[in-house]
Amino acid sequence: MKPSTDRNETLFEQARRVIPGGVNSPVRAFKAVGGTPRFIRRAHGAYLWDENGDRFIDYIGSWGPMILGHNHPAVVEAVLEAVREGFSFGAPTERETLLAEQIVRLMPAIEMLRLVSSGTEAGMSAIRLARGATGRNKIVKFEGCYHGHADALLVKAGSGLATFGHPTSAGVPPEVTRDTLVLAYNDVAQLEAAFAEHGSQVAGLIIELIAGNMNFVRATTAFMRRCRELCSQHGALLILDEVMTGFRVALGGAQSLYAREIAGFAPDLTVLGKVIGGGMPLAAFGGRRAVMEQLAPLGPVYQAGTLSGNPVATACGLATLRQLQQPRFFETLANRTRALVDGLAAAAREQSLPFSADSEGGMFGFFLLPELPRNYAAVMKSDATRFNRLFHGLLERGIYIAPALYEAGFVSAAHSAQDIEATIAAARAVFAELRNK
Ligand code: KE4
Repeated sequence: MKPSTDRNETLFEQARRVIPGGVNSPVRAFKAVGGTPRFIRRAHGAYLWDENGDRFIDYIGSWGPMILGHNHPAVVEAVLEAVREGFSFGAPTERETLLAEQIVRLMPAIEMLRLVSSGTEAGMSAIRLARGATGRNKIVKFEGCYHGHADALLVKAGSGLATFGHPTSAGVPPEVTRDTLVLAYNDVAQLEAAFAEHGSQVAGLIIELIAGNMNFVRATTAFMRRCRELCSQHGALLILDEVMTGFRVALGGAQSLYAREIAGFAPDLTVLGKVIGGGMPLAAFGGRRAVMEQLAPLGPVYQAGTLSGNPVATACGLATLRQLQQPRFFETLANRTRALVDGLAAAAREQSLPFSADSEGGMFGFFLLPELPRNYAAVMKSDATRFNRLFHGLLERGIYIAPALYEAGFVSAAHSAQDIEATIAAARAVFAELRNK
């Protein structure tokens, strides 16, 4: 076969010989959209450059962490300074306390937290903590929400409401998922029936308030009010997975938005990741002191990690959170993101294409559907073939969106008004092509 002149193809071929699928996380392989993934050589501000030297406006932002844009000078300086003092000690550092104090101050429902290295680790640990703190085993999650790849959370809905979950992955024993109940997102009746039947055995309910793993689906206020009420009524812990929304949709996370609508709304535990590490491996879980103090070395729930609270990662996270607290940071970011989705919707309307979009802070989603979907079944009515053509049409024009229709998009503080305009212009051209095919 003729050797490819495309560095991405050559590198993908080379990678697939030694890394399963050529990637270290499945979504990067472009399997859903087809084609060759772009191997990124460098990034700066709102842009990525691949190994061919092609530039892209980046709406993935490492799947959320890069809210400031790539290589923000203050963050680079903080990381370089930390590196010069050492990479990892396996001993406590002041910086971990400073980062924990920042998060506690910005998210008042978190009285204490534990730093870990990935959102999966944070979610897995929060589930174990909920079970240990309540002495119960059952967990409630929702179809379309993703909380990392811990065994107990790789679950699809059972055959009916009362039946518990079945594994979505090979290698997960059915015994591990039989205590996980998967319900429909935003379905109050199902939620109430499930708690009526199983409430006394539920350790925790875990949910994304804005489900970025269904692209962008908001939990209704009524639904979240009932989640909070039923957890309180039955002694279960409300666990908010804000790995994606934390410090992305608002300075206080999505929970701060719902607390404005629901009197007294607060989770018992929160899971964080992505933005708090600023692009370095760092995540966290935290919540009420009485629950968190069940963790080793104080309490009976074991949890640990060699690189937890890593000094370089915490320096990156601290420098990132410092920038987020600049005056009008989220107002400016939210306006820019809203300008993007409004522009895309207007361009789609010009071509009479079914299109709906939404955004909060620096996170957005859009659907090739006339109405915003409210749950997983509705999201899955999207036209995957048309989405794939949209994805590649934009990529060819230097616009890099998520290579999967169920993934959210992210705007950074580095995206300029010109970047947004260029993106809308590219989308207008692709929508015209879609209409004609
Ligand atoms: P990580 O283990 O990937 O750091 O975090 C898992 C996780 C937990 N909770 C939520 C709400 C998440 O969105 C994630 C990870 N998100 C995916 C994108 N949907 C990361 C991208 C990937 O898997 O490569």
